[in-house]
Amino acid sequence: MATYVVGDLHGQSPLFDRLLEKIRFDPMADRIIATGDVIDRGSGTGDLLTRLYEGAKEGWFLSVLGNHEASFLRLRDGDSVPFYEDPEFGGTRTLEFFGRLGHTRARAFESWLSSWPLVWSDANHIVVHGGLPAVPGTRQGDILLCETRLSPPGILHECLDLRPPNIVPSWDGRTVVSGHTIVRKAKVYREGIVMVDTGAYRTGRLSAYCLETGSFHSVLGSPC
Ligand SMILES: [Mn+2]
Repeated sequence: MATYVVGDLHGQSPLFDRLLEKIRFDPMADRIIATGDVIDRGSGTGDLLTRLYEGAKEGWFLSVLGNHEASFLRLRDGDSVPFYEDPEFGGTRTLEFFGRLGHTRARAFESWLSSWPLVWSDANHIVVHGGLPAVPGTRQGDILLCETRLSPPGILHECLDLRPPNIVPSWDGRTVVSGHTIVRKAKVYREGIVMVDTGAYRTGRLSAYCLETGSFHSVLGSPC
């Protein structure tokens, strides 16, 4: 069994296929954890969401929340999110896809997106979209304080938008694996922090990190 943390997908369905092929992904044994920002920008957003929705039901896919999903959910909740449809942000693709869905299916997809957690963790890793917030004055062992800092307030949480140099290693020695900030190559950014977002939607490079082996995998193709 292998667990691959894949960087920001942004609708790059063909590149995702290429990555699955490269790692010889077996949905019966392996799993994919996305760093969030699965939606928007790419023309494959609808196709990708549809497949990953099934993948989540089948148990081989999950994602932490990205700032793009958080913005989409706020918009659907009736908040004003004026930047969402800016070409720079790329939300039009997602709105078009939801516009084609029937009411029931659209609600099901929204409900699924809103179930994505801010962080996913196991004994040795913490996956988060942007980064873990620093907790001033925190010592190793003040786990309760740190956990409390990560819980509320949901989709406006700072961990969705943190970028280097404002990201910190975990308070308890677990490796933090994050997306959101584009790096040329997926890598250990510094001790205890792995960054996997290689900007697939504009560079054509999609990358993943295997939690069990600590190996990096990437594919290169044309972004859609
Ligand atoms: Mn992001």
